[in-house]
Amino acid sequence: MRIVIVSNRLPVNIIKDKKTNNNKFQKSSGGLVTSIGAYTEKMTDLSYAWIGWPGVSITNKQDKEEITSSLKDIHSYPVFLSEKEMDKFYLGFCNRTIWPLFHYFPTITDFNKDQYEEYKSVNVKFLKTLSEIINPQEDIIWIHDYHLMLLPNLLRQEYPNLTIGFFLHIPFPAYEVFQLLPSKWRLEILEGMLGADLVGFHTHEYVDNFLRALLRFKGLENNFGIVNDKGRLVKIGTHPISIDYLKFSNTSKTPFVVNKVKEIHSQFNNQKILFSVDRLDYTKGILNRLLGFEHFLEHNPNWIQRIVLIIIVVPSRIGVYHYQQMKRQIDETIGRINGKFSTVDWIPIVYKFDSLDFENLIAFYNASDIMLVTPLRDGMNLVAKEFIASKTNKEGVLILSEMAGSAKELLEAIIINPNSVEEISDAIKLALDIPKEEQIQRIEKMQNRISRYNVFRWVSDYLNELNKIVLSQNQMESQFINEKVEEKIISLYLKSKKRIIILDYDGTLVEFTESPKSALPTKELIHLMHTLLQSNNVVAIVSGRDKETLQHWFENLNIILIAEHGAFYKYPNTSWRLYQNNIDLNWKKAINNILHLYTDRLPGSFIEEKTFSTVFHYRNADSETSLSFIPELNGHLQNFLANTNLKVYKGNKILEIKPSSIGKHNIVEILNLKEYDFCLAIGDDYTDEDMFKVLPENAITIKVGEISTLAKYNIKNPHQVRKLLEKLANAI
Ligand code: GDG
Repeated sequence: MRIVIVSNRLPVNIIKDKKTNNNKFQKSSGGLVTSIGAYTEKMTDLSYAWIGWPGVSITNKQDKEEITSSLKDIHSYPVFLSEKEMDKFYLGFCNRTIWPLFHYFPTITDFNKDQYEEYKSVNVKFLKTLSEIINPQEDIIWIHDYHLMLLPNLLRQEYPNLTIGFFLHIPFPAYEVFQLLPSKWRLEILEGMLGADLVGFHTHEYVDNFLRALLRFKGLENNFGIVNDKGRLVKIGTHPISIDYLKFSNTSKTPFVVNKVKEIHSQFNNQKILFSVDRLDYTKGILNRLLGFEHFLEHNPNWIQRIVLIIIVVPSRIGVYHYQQMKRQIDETIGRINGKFSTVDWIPIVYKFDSLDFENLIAFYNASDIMLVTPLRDGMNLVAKEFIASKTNKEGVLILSEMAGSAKELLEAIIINPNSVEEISDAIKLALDIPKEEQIQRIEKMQNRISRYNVFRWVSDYLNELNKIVLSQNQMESQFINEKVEEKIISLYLKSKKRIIILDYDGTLVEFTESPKSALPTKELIHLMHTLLQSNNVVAIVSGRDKETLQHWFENLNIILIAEHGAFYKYPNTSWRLYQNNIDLNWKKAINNILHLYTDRLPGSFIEEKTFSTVFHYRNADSETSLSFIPELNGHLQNFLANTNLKVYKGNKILEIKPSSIGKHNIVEILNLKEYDFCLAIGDDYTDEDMFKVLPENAITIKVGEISTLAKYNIKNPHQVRKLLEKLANAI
């Protein structure tokens, strides 16, 4: 088994050595590479490949070949993107649309069609590179982050049985925010992600947001986080990313770091050290943090000259306007605060716009008394976890924004709302007052948690879950008709002398449509029925539809029609007959009164009147409202009908009320099934279970959909039903 990791960036960037003009690798930065890179580095027996952009746009063929060949040594495969592609794809759709929108900055979100089109074609480019290197039978593909949300489905179309995981490293926003994306884009994005077998997020909140988007935009309900997307199970799961705990705690104990910590302490002698480090990004709340610190100094002048804020801002996405603008604002704000409070021998803010090397970063984590992590929105935030892991003496306090995913795990931090300058300032004051013993207790608890749930657990939990969902799919798949079963059915069909084929209509022969009236049989379907009849078969259509509709649709065919789930039936060239006389219909008025109350409350729902039953349709109603509304209506009806011979049946987006004596179980008598030595019955809903129950032992019963059933087999959808029937029709 090999894991193929796919992310926008490779774990290394290619840079040209100015002296030698040779290509060099430099480790790339950011949360994704830190965490997954830790896993690939440590797992020496791991077979893996990493696919992504190599950090530079290269046009020269020879350079491309050289880079490709040297990257192979570190299991990496480049996707070369031109500057134009990077501009529209990365700086454009990724960082001007998805990044701000998913972090709840709709006012600075661009909705640019060209950029979206480029996003799509870059996802296709990743597909092409993947296709060149993967082994679909053995590889597990793990796609990462918001740059590649369309890729899982693109891959799925090419490789239906490939194991694909997708993980989103940023928040998945609330429905109302996601809705801001144009309808076509948001649908393609949801479908793109659903191409995976497991879609992972950092927190339950993001999972809920995603599930809600699936329900509202695709009408997909979930069962304990599993959705059924056209017969394929997809798990939506919470997998909070973590860090290589030991790497941080061990590095903290190295002589270099220990000395560096001493140096920092002596440099900032007698001052409490506040520390923060993030990529330059408006989501990280750097400005709010500065204003919070300013507020603190203003209201706690006794701390002047006794406290310092060391703030590291790592350059990032320099090409995007909002980043340049924010950089200017940060510079100005720091200048202003330093100007306001500095004394001859003290400045309150020490600012570095550059990255630190790893050991220095750990030294600063260790040397600081208070770590300030104040994002306005952050998928997880690894810096918070790294600070905790690095604290060898366990002294220190973490101030953490409630908008970071990590706030769900690091409960012993001082949790603040980053939009409030006062809360940040108060938190600094509180942190300074926390006694040492309490600091130790708090950090110890968080360390215990992160050391257990480290990045290795994160990867193995994710891969286990991926494996589990693939197993469930295979289990489900084994119920489905495959080629072997098809051959068996055809052979029984050919051997038999007298054959009957019993078919439900909606959801079996034709797909569901928005309105029941529009689910007309196509010319092809009528032709198929003709062919089946010509091959000397008896064909019966057993439907919940009324008799007029069935007769109108199939009147020129020598077919047996059974309407209203077995209440009426009609043999070719005869008139309709009633299965059972004297059925009491007095209940209808009272039921209709109840149903009318509910149609008023659920826009899009409507009532269908049949002779013996009444149907409440809600396919076109708001899917989320229906989710709570239908159980209420169902409960109301069940109570009302207790101790009567009426029953409420829950079908595909309908509730049907009918006497329990009427049902598809009546077909045994209507069709005189004993006459036949081949009986094939196909149906898709609860009423068809009544039919499967009573058919002879040797009947071949098939349920459309993945639902567990009394039928012997399952088949995916009406399209496949029609294909199976065509095969039978052409077998003779
Ligand atoms: C995304 C999501 C999610 C930073 N400065 C330096 C440096 N770093 C390292 C940190 C940390 C990483 O970069 C930053 O990770 P974060 O999680 O804080 O943030 P993003 O880069 O925005 O990551 C985020 C993450 O993906 C993982 O899923 O947590 O929410 O936005 O590891 O240490 N490392 C060094 N010098 C620096 O100056 N050596």
